[in-house]
Amino acid sequence: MTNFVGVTRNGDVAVVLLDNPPVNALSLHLREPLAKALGELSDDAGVAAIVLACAGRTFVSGADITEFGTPKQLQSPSLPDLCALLDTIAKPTVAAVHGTALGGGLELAMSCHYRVADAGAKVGLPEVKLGILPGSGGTVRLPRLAGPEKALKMIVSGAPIGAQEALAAGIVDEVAQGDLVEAAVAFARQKAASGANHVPVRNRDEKLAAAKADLSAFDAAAAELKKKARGLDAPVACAQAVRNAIVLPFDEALRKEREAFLTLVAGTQSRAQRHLFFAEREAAKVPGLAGAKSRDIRKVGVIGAGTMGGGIAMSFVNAGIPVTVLEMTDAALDRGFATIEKNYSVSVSRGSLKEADKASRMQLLSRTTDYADLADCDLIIEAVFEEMSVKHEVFGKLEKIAKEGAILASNTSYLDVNEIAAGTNRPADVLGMHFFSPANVMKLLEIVRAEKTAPDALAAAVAVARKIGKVPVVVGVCHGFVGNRMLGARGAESEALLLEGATPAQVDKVFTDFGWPMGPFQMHDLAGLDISWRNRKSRGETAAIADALCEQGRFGQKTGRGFYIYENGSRTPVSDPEVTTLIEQKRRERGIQAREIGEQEIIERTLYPMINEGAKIVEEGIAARSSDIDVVWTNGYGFPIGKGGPMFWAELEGMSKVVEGLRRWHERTGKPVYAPAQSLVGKAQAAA
Ligand code: T1G
Repeated sequence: MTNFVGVTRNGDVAVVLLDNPPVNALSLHLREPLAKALGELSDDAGVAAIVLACAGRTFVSGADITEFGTPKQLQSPSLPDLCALLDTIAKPTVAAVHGTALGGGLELAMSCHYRVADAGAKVGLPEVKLGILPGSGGTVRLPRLAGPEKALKMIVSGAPIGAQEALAAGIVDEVAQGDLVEAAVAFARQKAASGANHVPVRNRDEKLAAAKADLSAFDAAAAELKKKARGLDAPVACAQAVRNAIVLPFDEALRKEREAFLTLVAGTQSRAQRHLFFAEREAAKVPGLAGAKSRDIRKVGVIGAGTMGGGIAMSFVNAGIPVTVLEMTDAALDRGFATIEKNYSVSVSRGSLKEADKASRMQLLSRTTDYADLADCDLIIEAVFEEMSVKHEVFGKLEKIAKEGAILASNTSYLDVNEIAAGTNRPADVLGMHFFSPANVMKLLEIVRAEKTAPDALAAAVAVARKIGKVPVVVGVCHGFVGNRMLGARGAESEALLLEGATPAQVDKVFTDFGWPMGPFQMHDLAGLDISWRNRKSRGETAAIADALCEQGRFGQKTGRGFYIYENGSRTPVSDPEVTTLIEQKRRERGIQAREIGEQEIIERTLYPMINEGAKIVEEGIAARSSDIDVVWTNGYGFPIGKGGPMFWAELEGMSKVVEGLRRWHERTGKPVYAPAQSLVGKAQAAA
C-alpha cells in the first residue's frame, strides 16, 4: 500500500493502519488508498474481520480542514463515500480508537460495526466549532448509538467525551486494557467467530424509538441549546439534523445532513470560524522562536489570592501543575482559598467536576506568607495591585529568592513590562502573562514579550499556556498591549456617542444584535467602572460620563448601580433616569445638541476605531499578524466567532468601506482614532 495506508494480517484479521501526520486528517491522499484497501479486504475470502487503526498520536481527527473550499474536499472518494462503503461490508469491522477521534474520524469509526477505544481516548463531533455540522453521517449515526439527547448535546456543544463515558453511552463497545490494536483484533476475531449478524449502525434504530414516539423532551432540550446560539447558524442546523435522524428514514436524514453541511461550509460564519481555528494555532508560532529551547515548568508560584490570583492558581492546578499561593496575611489566604474551594464546589454541584477531581486539585494547592517558599518555583506570577511601585516591590523580593532560570511574570493588564523588568537584576526572566477575568475560565492569555525577555522563557510561557488550555497570543509592550489598547479606542467613542445623543441601552442593543454577549456599557458595569477610572487617572485621561458615575460611587454591578441599575442584586441591567439626566447635563456643559444616532453610525464609530487601532498595533510590531488580533478579541472579549474577529470582519465588510468610513469620521471629528492606518489604506487599494 502507500505510505499513508498499510495493511497487515493478524491471522484471519486484517489490520488497516492509517498514517497521515500530524493528526491523521482524512485528506484526499489518505482517502483514496483507504477506499481501495477496504474494497479489496471486503472481497477477500481469507479475511474474517477488519480492524481500522491509526499510527501516531491520534485516530483520525476529522476531515482535512485545509481542503475546505477547494475541489479536494468533495473529490471522490469523499468522507461520506468511505462511510457508505463501510456500511456495505458484511464482515465485522472494528475501529481501534486512540487519541482524539473527532468529526469525520468519529464518523468513520461509527460506520464500522464496532469500536474499541484506548482508555485515554476521547471522541467527539466538534464541527459546530467550525460553523458547520457533522457532514458524514454523524448526526444520523450518533443518535443510533448514544440516543438522541446525548447525541444532541455532543453535536451542539462540540465537546468531546472520554472513553469510559463513550462506553457507557454505547458509542464504544470496549475499552482496551492493554495494547489497543491487539485488543481490537481479539474483539474482531471474537465477533467473526460468534456467527452473529453484524448490524451496521445505520440499521440500529432501537435507541430512537422513545423520541420517535414523543419528541417533547428532545424538542425542549433542543430549544434550550438553541437559545445559546446567539446568531450562529450551525448549532440550530445541528439540532435540526439530529431531529431528522429521529423522524426521517436514515437515507433521507443523511441527505438533509449533507445539504445543510454544504450550505454552512460555504457560508461566512464557517469561513470565520475556520479562520479562527488556524489563527489560534498560528498565534502560538512566535516569530524568532522556532526551535527555541523551552524551560520546564513543573511548579508555579502565584502572588495574590484575590479574584485574579485565585483564578490563575486554579488554571494551573486544573492542568495538574502544583501551585503555591502567597499573600501578605493568613486572613487573605483564608479568603482566597475559600473562594477557590467555593468555585470548585459549584462545578461539582453542576456536575461538571467530580468530587475526587476537586479534591486532587485542592491538594495541588499550597499557601504561604513567606517569599522563601517560592524558591523552588519554575514560574512565579504576580497578580497584585496595578501600581508600578507595588510591582517593583514584589519583583525586588522575587529576584532575591527565585531560583536561577525561574520565570518572573506580571499579570498586569496595561503597565510597562519593560519598566518592571528594568527594576530587576534578571530582565531576561521577566515577561507579562495577562490573564482575563475570570482567569480560570477565559481562554485568552496575552503573553507580553519585553525587550530583554529570553527566548526560552517566552517559549516556556507559550507552551505552558497551551498546556493549561489557554489560547496564548504573544504581544509587545504598549499601554494596554493589544486587547485593552483597542478597547480604549472603542470606549472613548462609545462615550462620545452618548454625549452626541445615543443612550447606553441603544448602543448596547446594537452590540447584542451584532452578536456580542453584551454591549460596552453593560460590560463596563460587569467589569467595574472603578478599574478603568483608576487606569484613566494614572494617565491623566478623563471620560466625562464614566468619571461622573464613579465620583457618585456608581461602579456598576458591584455597587448595584453604574450605567444601569441592578435591582435587588439582579444582574439584569435597567435603564436609569438619573443617568439620562447626567448625560444631558454633560451635553449642556459642552454645548452639544443631542441628535438622532442610527445603528450604522454606532457600528462604524465603535468597530472601525478598533480595527484601525488593530492595524496600527500590527504596523508597530506589537502583534505579529492581524489574525492574532482576531484571536485576542474572540477569546478575551466576546467578539462574535461567526464574524471571525475585528480584522476578519473588516475584510468581510470590505476594506474600502471601512477606510472610507474612517476617512469620513476623521473629517467630521478630527479625532486621530479615525485617521486611517496605512496598512488599511494599502489593503483597500489592493482590493479596489
Ligand atoms: N485538518 C487539517 N489540519 C488539522 C486538523 C484537521 N482536521 N486538525 C489539526 N490540524 C493541524 C493543525 O492546524 C496544526 O497544524 C496541527 O494539525 C496540529 O494541530 C466531515 C467536515 C486533533 C485535538 O475539528 O481539535 O471532520 O499548526 O496544534 O493541540 O463531518 O488539532 O502544526 O501547521 O491543534 O495536539 C473536525 C480539529 C473537522 C478537529 C489535536 N475535526 N483539530 O490538537 O494539535 S471537520 C476537528 C483539533 C469534519 C466531517 C467534518 C486538534 C486536535 P500546524 P494542533 P493538538
